[in-house]
Amino acid sequence: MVSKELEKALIEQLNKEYHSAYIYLGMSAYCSKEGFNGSSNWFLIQYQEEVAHGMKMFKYLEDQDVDINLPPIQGVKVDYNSLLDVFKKSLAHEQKMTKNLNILSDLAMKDKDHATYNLLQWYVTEQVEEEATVKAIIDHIKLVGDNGYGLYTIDKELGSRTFTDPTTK
Ligand code: OFO
Repeated sequence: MVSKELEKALIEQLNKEYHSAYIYLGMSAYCSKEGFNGSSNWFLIQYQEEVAHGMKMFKYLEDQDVDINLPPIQGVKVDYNSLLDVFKKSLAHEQKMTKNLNILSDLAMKDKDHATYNLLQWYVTEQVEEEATVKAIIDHIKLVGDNGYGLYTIDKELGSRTFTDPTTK
């Protein structure tokens, strides 16, 4: 059984997953507007991944018989300065999510709630992969600087990303 304190924190996390999805939808819109169609695709896949993360949490809360309430999802500003800026903001967001998940893991550990702790470790591991992927993209963008052909090549590569449900691995 999940403690009331942890229940509340998990519902907040569920909300944050959908908020993340919303952030990535906005990033996709920004990239599309700027003509970075490959990056727009990349962020759309990221959006889908966040929805899958939310669904995994939702299913867990249902399995644990938690009374689920769904607070509103905070709006997002679609306001970025460049391709580098949008990926840097994505990384900063993921780092914030990792912090949240670590706090949640501490809470589950304090409660000796092994099932929830296990679930959260899946998210923590997922964060490592997400941060590393975005860091690599940032490095590539920095490498080419303002070189149009370089940016075009990176964008093209990002366009090849396809969706695989992360919760099935
Ligand atoms: Fe849900 O992992 Fe990113 O935010």
